[in-house]
Amino acid sequence: MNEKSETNRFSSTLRGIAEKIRQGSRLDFEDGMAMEKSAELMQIGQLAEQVTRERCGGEVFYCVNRHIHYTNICSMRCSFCGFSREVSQADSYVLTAEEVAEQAREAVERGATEVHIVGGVNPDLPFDYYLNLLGEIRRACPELHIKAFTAVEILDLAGKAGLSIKATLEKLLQAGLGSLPGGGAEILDEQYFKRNCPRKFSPEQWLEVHGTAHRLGVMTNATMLFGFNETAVQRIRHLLRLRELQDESVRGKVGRFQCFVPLVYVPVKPNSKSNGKRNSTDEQKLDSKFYSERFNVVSELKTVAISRLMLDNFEHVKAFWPMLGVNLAQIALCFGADDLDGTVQQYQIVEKKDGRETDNLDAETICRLVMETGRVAVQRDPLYRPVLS
Ligand code: V47
Ligand code: SF4
Repeated sequence: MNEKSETNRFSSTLRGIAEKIRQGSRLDFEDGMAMEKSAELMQIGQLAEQVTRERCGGEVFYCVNRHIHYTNICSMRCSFCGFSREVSQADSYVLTAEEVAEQAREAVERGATEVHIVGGVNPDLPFDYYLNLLGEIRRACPELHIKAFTAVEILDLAGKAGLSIKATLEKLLQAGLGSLPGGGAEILDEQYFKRNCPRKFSPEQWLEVHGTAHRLGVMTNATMLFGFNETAVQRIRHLLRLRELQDESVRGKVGRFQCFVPLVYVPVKPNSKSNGKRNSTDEQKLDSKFYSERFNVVSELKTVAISRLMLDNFEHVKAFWPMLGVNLAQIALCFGADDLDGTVQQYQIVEKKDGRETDNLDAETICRLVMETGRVAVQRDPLYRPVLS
């Protein structure tokens, strides 16, 4: 097919965007909004997939890992969260450093190269708990990469330790921290935070943690929680804020964002909320119902594709199957995603939606899912280097 008939497949709006991409020009806010408003799902998906093919060939990455949630006690009460509990609730818990290290050891026995450790913002846990946690894992599994603590936890720890963000990260790195996951970004918009997670630190502070980590040479990820009370404008601005920080970090030539992780909102069952004492107003409940009904397979895939196209300085886009569901994650690989996270094991942040029958995929199943899309699965280490087996 020649170049002309290629671009004729698109409407006039998308034709301009396709042309920019072909020339390697950067998409702007208007381009992002044009795609948000467009009903041309397949065409946007094709553009994203083309970009991914150029970057990664037909390779799709995964790692053998384990997610560990050391506590579900959290004082933040974000209105979209079904994971957190208050200390008085019967199912609240805190794992000891030894228990976490034991889970890490089991993961290594199954071939894991990475543990992904996050938890609630638990006011009763002192800074030493976290240092000890890292130390125990280090002792038990010296080779294991520890990706741990969202920016929200880092900010909480800086407060507890009475240290700057930089000094806090340095202490954690000394104790064994390897990289930071991308959680807690939600939608990086001040109004959004005020409405949906008012106790959380600000979007600026989230960016500051990641910028500081990058300057220290630490790799991090970035997430976007979509489908919960946000607007299309806020989603595109979120992507642009991340892109701007990534520009700076890439210029600094040490740490940077490795991967973008779009997380679709998974509705929370009313009885899984912490004592029903959340800050969600009736208005928010109505909104979340509205959005969880409106956000469907089409908008989920479109969001993955738009993210891939807007974040031209991010190397990878992750289809996180425990939240997207296995089937949709597989299709997302044809809409710009090139990473499936990993084997995961026991994911607790969200409850399983219909069809999400598992929280553990073995490497063989991941390889089959990838192969069915005509791509090649590559087992990677936490820094995206191929693991030779
Ligand atoms: O920060 C909370 C989100 C995040 C819900 O870095 C929800 O590789 C959907 O950050 N529905 C934690 N999402 C998970 C996370 C993550 C996951 C996978 C990979 C990586 C990575 C990071 O989960 C929270 C919040 O944004 N979240 N509640 C919910 N009901
Ligand atoms: Fe706490 Fe994170 Fe849940 Fe917010 S999303 S309530 S910070 S565990």
